[in-house]
Amino acid sequence: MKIIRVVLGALILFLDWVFTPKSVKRSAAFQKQIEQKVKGLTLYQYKSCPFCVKVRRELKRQSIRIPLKDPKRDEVAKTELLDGAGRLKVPCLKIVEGSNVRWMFESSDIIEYIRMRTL
Ligand SMILES: N[C@@H](CCC(=O)N[C@@H](CS)C(=O)NCC(=O)O)C(=O)O
Repeated sequence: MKIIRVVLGALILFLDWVFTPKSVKRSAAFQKQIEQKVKGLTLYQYKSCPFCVKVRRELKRQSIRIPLKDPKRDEVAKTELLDGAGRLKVPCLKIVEGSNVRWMFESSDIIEYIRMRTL
């Protein structure tokens, strides 16, 4: 079972690498604005989880760099996710807006949110 997971994970990463999406090109000023808008976002994700790959591809498409944390490899990230979001499920987007913190699950919802944030 583990071997199947490892092979599938490697295949997902390989296909993601072969079909890497193109990043949108923006003017320097607009890119700076977008970077400001996505400050406060952190993505909790696993390297070869297909739903996480889907979200990372959208980040690539939108030319967005946000911190990525892997709760499988990072105990601190695991505790943050469990304590903050209440469950160990990825992808999960942590959204910090001032003193307000939200945790968003579901890859499709996260992608939709990222698209809205980068308009
Ligand atoms: N429908 C979810 C599926 C996410 C999902 O199944 N993630 C797996 C890792 S690939 C997970 O964290 N499972 C643990 C759980 O569901 O508690 C999405 O699109 O984000």
